[in-house]
Amino acid sequence: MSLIPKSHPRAKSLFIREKLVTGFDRGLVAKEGLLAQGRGEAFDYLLGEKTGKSAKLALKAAAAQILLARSPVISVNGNTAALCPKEIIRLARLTGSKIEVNLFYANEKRKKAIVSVLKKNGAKEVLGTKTSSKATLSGIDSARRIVDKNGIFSADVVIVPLEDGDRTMALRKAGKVVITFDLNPLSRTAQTANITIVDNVTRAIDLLIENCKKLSKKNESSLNRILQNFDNKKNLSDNVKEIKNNLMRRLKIA
Ligand code: PTJ
Repeated sequence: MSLIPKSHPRAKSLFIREKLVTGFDRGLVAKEGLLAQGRGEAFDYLLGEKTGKSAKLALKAAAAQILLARSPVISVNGNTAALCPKEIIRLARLTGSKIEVNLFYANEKRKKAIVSVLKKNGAKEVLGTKTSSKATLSGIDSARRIVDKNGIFSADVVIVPLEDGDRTMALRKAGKVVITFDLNPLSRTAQTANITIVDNVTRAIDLLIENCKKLSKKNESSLNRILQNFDNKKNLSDNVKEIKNNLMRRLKIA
């Protein structure tokens, strides 16, 4: 039973923390994943722990991009498996995306635990574990370079929530469109991705699903128009402005 009272002023944030800790105890999350959550929390606090205007724009563009994709893949790491396994599967089903486990702190036992959680939550197929279909992404030295040739390797759009920074450029160089969820608008991944959703993945993934549902009724040219009107660099700078305005409001300066 949780020790966190629902009435606690920081209950939501503490519940998310608890999910990560439970994920760690179940062998899904790397120790470093707990630290990554801490970094994310700090940025979320600065953002006001809500989905801002610029994140909403990025979510719409991301949905349009996923719906236009020929072969989209959702890359899952320990943190996302612990935070939102059901939502990953819902998003994959709705958009025909494949799911691939790809870890920075590669560990076969943890990979198996993540696959098992995803399958328990309804995933039919999870790529990233078969030696027979291994392929190597060039321009990257970490274990993330090992991907599935039928998944990330041949994808046109790759969704990489909570990325550690060394893979996005390699994916882009390989000609892929990269969508990320990252609470830090200044991170290398945030700055390098095609579409950066600066929001907590626990809030934003449901919104991405909703956007995909809504936009699935639109034709290709409307979806293309949404993408053409989206500028990731401008969106990131609007994001930083939102953080600044939030801080000024909190300090009652503005
Ligand atoms: O499971 P593995 O082995 O693949 O490892 C996963 C982690 C997350 C440990 C690894 O990729 C890593 O070290 O990531 P970083 O470099 O700490 O970067 C994670 C980014 O995600 C940071 O910019 C955080 O601000 C951001 N972040 C953390 N929690 C969230 C988040 N963004 C959105 N939602 C969150 N809940």
